[in-house]
Amino acid sequence: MQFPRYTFAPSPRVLDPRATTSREAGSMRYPRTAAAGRFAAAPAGLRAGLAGALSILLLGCNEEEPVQPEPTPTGSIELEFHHSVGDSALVMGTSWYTNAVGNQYRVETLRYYISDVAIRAPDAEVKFPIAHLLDAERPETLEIRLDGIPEGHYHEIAFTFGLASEWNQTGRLPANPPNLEMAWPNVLGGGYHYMKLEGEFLDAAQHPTTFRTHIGRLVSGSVVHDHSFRLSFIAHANVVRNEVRHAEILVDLNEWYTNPYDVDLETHVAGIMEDTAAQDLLQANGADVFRLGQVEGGGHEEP
Ligand SMILES: [Cu+2]
Repeated sequence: MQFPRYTFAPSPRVLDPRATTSREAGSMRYPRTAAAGRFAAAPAGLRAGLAGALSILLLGCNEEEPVQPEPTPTGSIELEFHHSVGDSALVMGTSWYTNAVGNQYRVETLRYYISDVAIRAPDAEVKFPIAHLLDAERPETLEIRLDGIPEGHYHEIAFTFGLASEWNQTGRLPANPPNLEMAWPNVLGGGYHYMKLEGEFLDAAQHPTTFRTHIGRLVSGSVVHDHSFRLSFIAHANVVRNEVRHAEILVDLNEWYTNPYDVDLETHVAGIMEDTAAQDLLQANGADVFRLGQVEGGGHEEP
C-alpha cells in the first residue's frame, strides 16, 4: 500500500536527549541542538584552529587585529498546529461533530506527541531531536519555534507523529503532570501514549458514551508494534536572519476515523490500546490527518 505523505522508515540517527525547552513569546522554543547546517562544513575545533593559525600569521606579518570568523546568520521557523474536525474548527467540549462512519462525537481531550523535527534543503538538514507534547487545551503548546536555522531556502519539513523509540521508555521524559498523564502501561510495553483523543459519542441508542482513541507502541511478548509514523511535507520555506517565519500544520481529527479505513467508535469504545489491529488502522489513517497549510514568505521569489 502506498501512502503519499509519509514513510514508515524509522529514524536511523542517534537522538540527543539533552534538548531543552523554554517558554518565550507564547510558544515553545527549541534551540538547534544537532545540526548538519549548510555552512557547518568543518568541525568547530578544526575551524577554530585554522582561524587561530591564520590570525597568528596575520599578526606576524601585518600586526593587525585577529580575524574573527563570521557567525552564520540564522533565523527561525515556527510550526503552528491548527485543529479542525472536517470543515469546522475544533471547539473543545461543546461542539458536536460527525465522522465518516456517522458517529456523532464531541472532543474533551486531545494530546499527542511529535518528535524529531527536521528542516531540509537539497544540501542541508537541520535536525531538532525533540519530543513535544501538544495539548489542544494549552495554546502555548500548539506553536513550536525552531531556532538557529542557517539562513537559506528549504524544501521540506518532517517530523514523527508519536515518540521515536529513544524517548519512548517509562520515565524517559520529565516527570511533570502532562507527561505522567500520557504514561503507557508497562504490561503493554511501557513508555507513553502517542495520542489521547477522548470525548463522548452517541451510541446506537443515542446515549452519550465515552470513547478513548489512544495510540501507542504495543509490545506483546517479543513482538513490537510501533504505531508512530514519519510525516514529511514539501515546504518551500525561506529562512531569513533574525526573523521568525510561520508554517501552518493543519490537523483534521475526522481523518483518524477514515481513509483508508473506517473506524467506528461504536466498536472501539474500550480496549483499543491492546488491540493491534485497531492500532494498525489508526496508524494508517494518520497519514492524512496532517497537512501543510500556509508557509509564511514561502516560495522561490525571494532569496
Ligand atoms: Cu490508553
